[in-house]
Amino acid sequence: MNPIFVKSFLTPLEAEALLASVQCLPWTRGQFRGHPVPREEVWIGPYAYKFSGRTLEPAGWTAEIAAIRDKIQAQYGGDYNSVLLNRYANARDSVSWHSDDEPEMDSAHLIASLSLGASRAFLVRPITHKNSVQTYVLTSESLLVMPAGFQQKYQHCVPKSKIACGTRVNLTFRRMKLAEDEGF
Ligand SMILES: O=C(O)CCC(=O)C(=O)O
Repeated sequence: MNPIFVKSFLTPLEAEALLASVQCLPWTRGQFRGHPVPREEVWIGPYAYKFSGRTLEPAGWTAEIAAIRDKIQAQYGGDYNSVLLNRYANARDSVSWHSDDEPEMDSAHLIASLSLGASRAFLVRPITHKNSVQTYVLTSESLLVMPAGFQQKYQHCVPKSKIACGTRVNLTFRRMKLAEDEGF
């Protein structure tokens, strides 16, 4: 079970325009256990997103982000109803090992992760073999599609970078369960 890596999902011009368009979103740097979270976030989805002991209230879809969602769906399938945006200001921003496996998340759905701006390493490891780490370098304009069920078997992280770098924005498209879904 491997993610699909698409190096040039967007053209540089498309990526530049999308990156400019997301700057006006309501970015927040949350707190976790009394410390600032090492990245800024925006949540777009059908309801508030509760994870890591905090709650992100949903912002509305923008035309630019909805167009990217539609392009991902047209090429790789899926029916995404939410996206978590992460903004890593510099090499010190990061996200630690985790799986996107909150109970509200539809585990039978793909998760598609689009990168804009600075390149960062994205590490993946099986939950049962934590020393077996695979590294993807997520360059601007790239798309990483994690298959259904992947979160139940693997963890991922974006570690702090030892090399200085500029800002990176990541958009992780997901599907959250809705009231009408079985088992919700
Ligand atoms: O920035 C990334 O590529 C990863 C983001 C992430 O781990 C997440 O949204 O769950």
